[in-house]
Amino acid sequence: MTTVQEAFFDVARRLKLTTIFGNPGSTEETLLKNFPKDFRYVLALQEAPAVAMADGYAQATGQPVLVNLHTAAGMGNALGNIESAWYNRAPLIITAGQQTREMLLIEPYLTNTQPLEIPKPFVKWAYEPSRPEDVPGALMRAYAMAIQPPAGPVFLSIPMDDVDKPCPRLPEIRTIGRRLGADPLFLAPVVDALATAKSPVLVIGGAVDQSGGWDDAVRLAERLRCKVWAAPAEGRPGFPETHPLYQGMLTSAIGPLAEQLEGHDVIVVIGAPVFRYYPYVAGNYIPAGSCLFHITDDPNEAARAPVGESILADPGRACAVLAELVPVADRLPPLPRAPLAPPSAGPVITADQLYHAIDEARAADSIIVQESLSTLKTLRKRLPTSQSGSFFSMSSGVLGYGLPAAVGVALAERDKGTNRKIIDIVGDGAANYVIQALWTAAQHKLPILFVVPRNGAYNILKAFAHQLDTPGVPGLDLPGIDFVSLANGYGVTAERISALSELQTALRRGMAASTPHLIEVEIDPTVPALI
Ligand SMILES: Cc1ncc(C[n+]2csc(CCOP(=O)(O)OP(=O)(O)O)c2C)c(N)n1
Repeated sequence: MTTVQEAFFDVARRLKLTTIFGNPGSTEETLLKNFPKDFRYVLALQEAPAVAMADGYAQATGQPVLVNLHTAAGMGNALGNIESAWYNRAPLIITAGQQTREMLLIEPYLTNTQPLEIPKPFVKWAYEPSRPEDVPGALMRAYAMAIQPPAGPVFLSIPMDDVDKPCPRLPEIRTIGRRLGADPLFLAPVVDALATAKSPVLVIGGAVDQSGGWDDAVRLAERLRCKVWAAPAEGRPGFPETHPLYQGMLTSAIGPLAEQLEGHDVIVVIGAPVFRYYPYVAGNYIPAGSCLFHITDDPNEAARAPVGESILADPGRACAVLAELVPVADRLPPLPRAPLAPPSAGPVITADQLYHAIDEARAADSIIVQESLSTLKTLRKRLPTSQSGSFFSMSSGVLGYGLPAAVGVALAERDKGTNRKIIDIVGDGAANYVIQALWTAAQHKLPILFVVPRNGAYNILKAFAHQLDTPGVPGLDLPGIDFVSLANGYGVTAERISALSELQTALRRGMAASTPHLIEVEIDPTVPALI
């Protein structure tokens, strides 16, 4: 008779879940024994990078993916990136082993005493099957939960003695819808408001791109001839940042954000929370006299918005429906933003110069994965995203995402056969949370160009200290880290650049490399303003 393990892999195979990102332990080895030849195990050297690799892979393929972690301890290591997957809406099906049922009562070594509690609140569903033979069915249910809107991580705890038990009945492999509709009836108030608005504005979030709405958002904006902003703190853009109607990324503080939207009477937010704020700066949520519509497929997001009328609908589909229904506006489109002047030269390389140089050196279809904190605003200006699915980051604020996410995105590019170049820009603070992801990049010979802007500090925290008036905070400087040696140690070629004159050649070399390469760039440590 089919065993639970055979049934597990059979279900996974039929759901096309044949890539597993993970870091195993003894409690997982029973499930992984005689690993099927048509499956691939992508080894990360710790659980946190395993999850972020899976997140990058899931986002870049648009498909759910399996993650294999080690019982309670591994789940703990992974939790930060599980939180990121939650906010990134990445459909990850995470499994971890559990001690053998025979001994669970007496709490042996490696018991996960609270398997369903540890990943909370960042999973949509956590389950340990009541019976061994329910493991394959639980995988089917986990898959269904992970992909439904809003997509996100789920967790299955699998006792290690379940796998050899007989599984008399296989679950039915079901098809589950991944999208909501966008009912014109429910969107009618938005259409009416947009049709009569004097100065409407769109605020677009990453869920628009995740739901395939990139082109429809452009169509909608062009019919409205209105300004378009990116929602604050989103992990990926939903609108081309090179489009003449695009204005930039909204700031993420209450009062200043409302000031940026001043002059607009109708604000339509699509595929983002309203809004993801930090730091706290008091003020109105939206300009006095304006009205806000919020279109989301996430009921939780709809519930927590402090203002506006929320409508549950698929963000991408809503853009398409609105673009059909709104009349072409009878007004001149706003003037496009003035082109950026080239960065000014100085004694040290600035973030502005670095990102300008990367923009000059990169291919038009390259992908940016990033975790650069204090220089993000400059990065978004100098390295605008022009195509769908070309910029990935985390919207959680949890460090430890950028390096491994690039590995997942690069694997996805290889699997899809599109093989676009990945440029991974990660701060010298952020890189240390998951530096071992470099090893996986080297093992798989992934053509990622890692760029580490080294300002020798947690500069964003210095900017926060200034903004929040908290002088004298310790632990904000990072002297003496050598990323060239670290990269070499994990099998990645690397170089250090401190002069602007060497930067362009180094970047072009890195762009052309067919294996991972890291460039540490010494940059100006001046702390920028937070807002
Ligand atoms: C897991 C985790 N630990 C700590 C923090 C707090 N934190 C936020 S930003 C930051 C510093 C980032 O420094 P770096 O990557 O060098 O970027 P910079 O601000 O210098 O541009 C830290 C430690 C966090 N966000 N996540």
